[in-house]
Amino acid sequence: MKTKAANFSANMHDVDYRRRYETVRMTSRSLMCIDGRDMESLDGRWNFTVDPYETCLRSRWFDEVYESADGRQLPVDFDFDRGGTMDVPSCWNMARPELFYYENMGVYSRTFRYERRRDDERLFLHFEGVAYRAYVFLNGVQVAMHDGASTPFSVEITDSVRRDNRLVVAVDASRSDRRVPMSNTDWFNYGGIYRSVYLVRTPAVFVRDFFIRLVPDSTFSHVALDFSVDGCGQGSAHLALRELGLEEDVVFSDGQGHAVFDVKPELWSPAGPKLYDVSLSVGDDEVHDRVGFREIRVEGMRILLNGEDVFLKGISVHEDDTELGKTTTEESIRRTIRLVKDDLHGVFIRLAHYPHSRLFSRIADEMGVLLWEEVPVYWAIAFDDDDTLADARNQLEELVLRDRNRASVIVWSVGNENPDTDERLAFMGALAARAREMDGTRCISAACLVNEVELRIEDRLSSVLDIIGLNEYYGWYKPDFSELGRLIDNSAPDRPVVISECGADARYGNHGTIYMKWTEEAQAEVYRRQVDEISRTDYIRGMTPWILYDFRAPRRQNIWQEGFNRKGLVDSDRVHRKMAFDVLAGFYESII
Ligand code: GCB
Repeated sequence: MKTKAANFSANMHDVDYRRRYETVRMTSRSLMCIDGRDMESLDGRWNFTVDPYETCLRSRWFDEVYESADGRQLPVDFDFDRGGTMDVPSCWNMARPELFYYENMGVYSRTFRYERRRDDERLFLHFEGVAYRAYVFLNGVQVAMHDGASTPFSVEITDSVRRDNRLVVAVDASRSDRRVPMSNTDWFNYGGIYRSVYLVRTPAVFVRDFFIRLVPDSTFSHVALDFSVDGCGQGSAHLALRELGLEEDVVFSDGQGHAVFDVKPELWSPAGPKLYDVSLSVGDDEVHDRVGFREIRVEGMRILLNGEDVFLKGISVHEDDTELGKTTTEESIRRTIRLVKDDLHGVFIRLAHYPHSRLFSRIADEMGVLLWEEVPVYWAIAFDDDDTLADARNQLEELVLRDRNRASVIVWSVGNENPDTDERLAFMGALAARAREMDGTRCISAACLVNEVELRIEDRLSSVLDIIGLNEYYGWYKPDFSELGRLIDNSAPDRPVVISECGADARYGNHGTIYMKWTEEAQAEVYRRQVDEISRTDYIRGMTPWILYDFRAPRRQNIWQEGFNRKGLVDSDRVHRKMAFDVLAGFYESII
């Protein structure tokens, strides 16, 4: 047995220090549904310090011990009330030039005052997005840890909150091969508390979660409700959907309730994004939402929206802004949706490659655009690692619970461009099954690769998907464009295909011939040829070319790229359109 040296100091010699902080892991079982709740924002200016050696964890900064037992001042290495600050939400990379490539730990702190409003009040801290790992401490006690940069988590702090509180959040943005995504991606690894933080108040008994949707039986006349109640096993909840004349009590037991109602809502669609006010109450708690009802399903080789054949005229989008990074605003989401609907004549957006802001799907519901949402199971994840699978599954669950009342979301994508190995099939097959189990009202997809040897659409994962997403770069990575025609003719998929990516790079303002890579002309030519091939192929039922805006990608460093992927139809300034924009817009306008 090993003995510790007499001069052992955990702070300096404990290589296993992280493990102690991994036991309070928050998962999809924490409070995901915050729409229509009583909330206060904790956004604003927080105290911030870089902590590349993770001294906050090793030396327990959060204990805030400033004096020895006999009252003498101790030297401490942190300063929670003075020093640097950082906006929450924001990506620290955007705040100061020296933080641009910073990918380690950053320690945030702030104080807040809490006044209880009712005796039985419960209080939760809710984070909408912290990249990538968050360790949360309240008044010196660790209350949470969470993995996953793009999904929310909550932690109940009813028992640890005081009137005056100190909140410390240590954020680890490092990349690793066991994470989701892993260390190699074609986008920028922004770090920090980059989405909003809230305090959420509930009574002792509250609606933890509810899922309301049209039953996909093609009669458009049944609405199903599932909900769970926290704090009470048996009782009844009250559903109000007044515009449809629905006011019903629904019993629940073991905290779970389910009911189906005969009602015929006006259907939600991009052309008519009708939303209804829905509220569900139990005891003193009431949650509200604005919900659309629509049906999406696959029949044979067709994708049917409300029973009608639809070609998914789409475009892919990253959550990347030259000034804000991954932090986004309502205004910018609205501008993107307007650009897609009004100018590109599209109806569909692929939110690649990770869950985008919660606001996106809420605004999409209201403005009327269809969405593909995805988890960052990107390229070569550690498919043989159980912890990686648990992380990916949890991110998927958090996304589904956050967004399953959103009519705009029609596809859950379980990943992008992964090698067709046995381990990947088991890993992503499990994710597809989980998505289907949680939500049988949407299509499951993934962006797959082609069999390049046989030049055929072939991926073993297809058997568990409703729609085969296909990434192909004929005219760019594959310079022989004629291969696309052969690939299409060689393939006989048994379900609809959506071209989830195609495209080419061009630097805005760089002109030349169609044979000169990086020019707008060459990019436009790739779009012309893609559109010709795709439009002659019956089994291709939509496309989301890569991509609407140029975006940051550190692996792209030639003189045209300068740290950006330039496959955008629009420059990274989100203003200047390249020639290919009009090619795609013309194609979409020609399709009814
Ligand atoms: C892909 C990836 C996407 C890349 C894109 C590219 O296939 O899915 O993340 O950014 O290609 O530009 O190479």
